[in-house]
Amino acid sequence: MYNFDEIIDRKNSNAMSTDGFRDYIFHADENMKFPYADDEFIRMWVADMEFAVPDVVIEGIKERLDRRILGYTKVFSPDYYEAFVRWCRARYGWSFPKEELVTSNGVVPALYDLVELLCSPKDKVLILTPSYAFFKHAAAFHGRECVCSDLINKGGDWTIDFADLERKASDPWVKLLIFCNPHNPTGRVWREEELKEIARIVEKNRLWVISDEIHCDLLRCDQIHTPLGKVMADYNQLVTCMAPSKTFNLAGMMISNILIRDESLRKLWVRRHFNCDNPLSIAAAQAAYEKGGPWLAELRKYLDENFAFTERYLRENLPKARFKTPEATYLAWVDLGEYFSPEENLSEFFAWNAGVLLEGGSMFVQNGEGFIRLNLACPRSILEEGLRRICESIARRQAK
Ligand code: LCS
Repeated sequence: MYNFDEIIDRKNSNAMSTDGFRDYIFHADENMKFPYADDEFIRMWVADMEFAVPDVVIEGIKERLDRRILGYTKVFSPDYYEAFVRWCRARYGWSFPKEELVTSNGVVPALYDLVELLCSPKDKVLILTPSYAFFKHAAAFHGRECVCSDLINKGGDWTIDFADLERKASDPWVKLLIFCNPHNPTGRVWREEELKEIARIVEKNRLWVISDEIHCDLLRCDQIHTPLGKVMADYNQLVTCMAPSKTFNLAGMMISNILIRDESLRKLWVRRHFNCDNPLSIAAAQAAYEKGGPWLAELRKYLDENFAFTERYLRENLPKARFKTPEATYLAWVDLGEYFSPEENLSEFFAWNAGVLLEGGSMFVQNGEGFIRLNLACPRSILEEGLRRICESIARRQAK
């Protein structure tokens, strides 16, 4: 029904994926040169997709454009809430009252603002590592110390070190847990028992918790997402972040849903966020939640097949790589510790030697050394070429 094999040209569209990698991955400017031209790279880094957004979303945007006036806009109509809460009820068996919903130009900007609102300068922020680096950046930007609890890796299965987390959570200066559910980069879908244990530790220490659930719709077909808010139904110091951006490839539309239970925090938020919403983004997000389900079902099947393909390919061509299909996300977290030493910069190695742009494990705060993260949300032909280049570059290095 949908053609996820189609290769779509992103050149000259100001895409982060094609034009932003020097800055984001290498902290360099346009003078940085590689043995590959920019359009020769296989791009498996930033977490957006090489797939067209659903037609129903494009139509939703077009219908809004046909109204021809794009003046100051904010989500006033209950239709947006209705579309999103119906999505949550159907998929996670969970809902929330309308007044808890505020919008943000992205989850990352929300994290930055919430850290500042929730933590005084001496307070600390707790995260699980490896971690999406912006969790740490959000704390560091405001001078808040970040406390890391390393996940445990047992043969490619990632679990929370609850004893360590509980010890760190009991530091009286730790005020906030930023929790990634499901987890980027390991792709873990936290089980209800694990969420209950998180809830127990958070409640015992009266922490604030931000549950970043931006990846929660991108699960393998046999997985179910449990919002932390479902497990912590009565806990007021919880903020949940969800968005259509990852799910429907709408990151550039910059609209995300922030659910704030605590009334005084919400008031502070609303006072700070006097800005408006983008009318095209509202139209896109609403159309996605109302009509995007069938597309998402197809996408998930395609992603499952990309993961199965990757598992097979690595098993056959890179036998010492340790990789298991993750439960969520379109991101493969591959352990190359048998091929590289922990201090090697893997983003650099694969950009130079394979012409593949990927994120090396050192980009994930800590506890990611020796890993690479590959974005598999691309047509299978591109995935195959990326994997071929990765495996061949390692074979060449071993032959030296
Ligand atoms: N939270 C998590 C856990 C993410 O993985 C990302 C995007 C965001 C928030 C960004 O939210 P936004 O501000 O766009 O609403 N993750 C990316 C990644 O891992 N690489 O590129 C983007």
